[in-house]
Amino acid sequence: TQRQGLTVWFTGLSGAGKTTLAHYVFKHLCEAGYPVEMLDGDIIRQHLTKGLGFSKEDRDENIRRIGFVAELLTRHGVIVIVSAISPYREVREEVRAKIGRFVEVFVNAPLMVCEQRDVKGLYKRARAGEIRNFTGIDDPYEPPLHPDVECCTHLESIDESVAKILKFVMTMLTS
Ligand code: GGZ
Repeated sequence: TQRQGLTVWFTGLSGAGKTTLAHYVFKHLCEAGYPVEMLDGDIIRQHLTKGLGFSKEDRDENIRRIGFVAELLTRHGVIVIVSAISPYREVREEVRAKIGRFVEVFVNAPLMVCEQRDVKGLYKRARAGEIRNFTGIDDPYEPPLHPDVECCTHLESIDESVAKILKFVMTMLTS
């Protein structure tokens, strides 16, 4: 019988630390010998969902397409690591229901912290009105009500967050 796949879905604001944590989890699982794929919103938007913008309709379409690929891979035994803001609860729930074997990781840092980090200078541009519909500034983010794992990246170290995620993931993989 084939090993069971799993999707680990990171949701949270821009700059909350989704991609960073996703990379560490990816690396760990790779080194442990699991088949792993990474679907990062920022990169997916240059390929699979090129041309989509940031309206609610386009974001939901982006998430549905990522979810579609994640489901295919999960069904064939891959551990899929998804990192996307995925601001809308309803479509996250839809994707979770379709995939079934799904771990929702809420990367939770306050907007103020994300804005202070402002790694790419996007918050500054959003505040200046140069970018519209920026999540947290003039676009909504609906936090998960019951995430499987929550990482408060302003309070805990990367190692702590990664350990928490891996503990949950390993339990699902070995049970
Ligand atoms: C939010 C935006 C926006 C707007 C560009 N709102 O932190 P980043 O820069 O590197 O990653 C963000 C990425 C968001 O793409 P996602 O596919 O994750 O979004 S969603 O799940 O909502 O579909 C950010 C950048 O693109 N970016 N404009 N208006 N983030």
